[in-house]
Amino acid sequence: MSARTVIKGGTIVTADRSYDADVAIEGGKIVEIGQNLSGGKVLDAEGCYVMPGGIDPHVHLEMPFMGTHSADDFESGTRAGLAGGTTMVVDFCLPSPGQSMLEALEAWHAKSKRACADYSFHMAVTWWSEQIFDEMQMVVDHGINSFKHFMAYKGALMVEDDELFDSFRRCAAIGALPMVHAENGDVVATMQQKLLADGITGPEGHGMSRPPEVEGEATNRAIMIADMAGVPLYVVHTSCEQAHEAIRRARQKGMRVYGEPLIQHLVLDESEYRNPSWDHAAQRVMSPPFRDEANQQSLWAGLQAGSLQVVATDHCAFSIEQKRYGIEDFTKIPNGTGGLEDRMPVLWTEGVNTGRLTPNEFVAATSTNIAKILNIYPQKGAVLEGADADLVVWDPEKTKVISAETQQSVVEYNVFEGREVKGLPRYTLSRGEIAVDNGTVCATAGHGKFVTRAPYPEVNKALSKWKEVTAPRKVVRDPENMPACV
Ligand code: DUC
Ligand code: ZN
Ligand code: ZN
Ligand code: ZN
Repeated sequence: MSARTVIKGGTIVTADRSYDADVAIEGGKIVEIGQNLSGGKVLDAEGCYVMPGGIDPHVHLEMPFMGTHSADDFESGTRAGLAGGTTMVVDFCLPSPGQSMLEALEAWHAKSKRACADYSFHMAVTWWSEQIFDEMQMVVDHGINSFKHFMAYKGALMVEDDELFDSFRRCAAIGALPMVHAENGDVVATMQQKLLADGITGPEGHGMSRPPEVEGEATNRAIMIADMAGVPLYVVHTSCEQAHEAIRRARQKGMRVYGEPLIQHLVLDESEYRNPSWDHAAQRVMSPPFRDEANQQSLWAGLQAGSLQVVATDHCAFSIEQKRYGIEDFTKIPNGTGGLEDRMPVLWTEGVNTGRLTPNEFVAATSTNIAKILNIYPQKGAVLEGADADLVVWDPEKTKVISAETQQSVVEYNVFEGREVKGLPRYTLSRGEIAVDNGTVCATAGHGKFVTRAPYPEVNKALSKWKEVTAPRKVVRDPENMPACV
């Protein structure tokens, strides 16, 4: 008989409602929700909210990128997540151009063995060929139903529009969801060269080379291509009004287009890149870059109105030494910041405590919406009998000052350093196992399991009249003329 745990005296907060009840857990699942439950180990939730554990659908752990690897691996990354109430992460499996998806997948499975929390992968389409066309079906059969496309990082991960169109149509045919990193990579590359030629080599050049227009243009383009392919679309790290506006307009037409702001873009702004300390500014270099206040307001409004659905982190942490690869040239600063541990406490502090979001909207944005979008609800993202006991007992009165000194991430700094948060986990449970107990992380390396995600039973088609008449091509470019490896 597996041990029973009862979470007692809390208020259950889901995406739909809040009510007082106890939660009983056995065998890693929620087995009972009701009044005065007893038996087994008791966790006191008096004064706390009992919520679905967070799901961060956008992380890069130990990711090969820009000549190095992101510093947090699946162990430190998932520990960081659990410390902040996040019980599942979705990483991106990135075949280098020319590499087999299945081979890359094997490498990602090997890297993730020491994960402390459950995880899944999105597969990236970084080149196009008959092999990739065929492998996409195998990837879906393997339990991955989402395919990411980079419209930026020219000469490395970027795919061209013809490849995007064929890949999107392939996604439609196999019941998968395409995702895009939407920035116009050709324009970014041109602007980078111009800035460098003008002698702008510091981190301030990063933001200047990637204005909202490059994101707005690419978001619009991806949406139109998805519509022509007759497939829904998920836009990662939506950072500005121009991209948000494109998503709003598509949704208004009835298209299934989803937008994902990051916690960093919601609370940090472009002035960070003008900090007199090179290290400070470089540590905040990520793509898309931080924006101005009007763009931040647009993202908050989108979360309130429902035109943006998910808050993620794009957690991709690099050490100070790695950031310094770009000391003479901002285009060589590895792009990425941390945030996994801070996403939920910062969103609670800046969203719920300020009255911008209700606690239920907080749960929707940090867990339930993405569980539904990724087709893993109600196994994840729910407080329901039969769901995985991935739960956070959230103490709305608990405070701390964010500091690199006390964080789980292995990097030496934190982009939220010095920020006071109010609202933190008292307990985090990963499939019933206590992973965080009053601020102490006691998670077990290797406890995390790969979560399979089934293909979408009926693809929620976009509006396109093209969807029935065009089949994707297996090859679109000369194999002799492939992009260089990452
Ligand atoms: N943006 C980042 O900042 N890092 C990783 C990849 C990305 O698109
Ligand atoms: Zn490597
Ligand atoms: Zn990206
Ligand atoms: Zn990313």
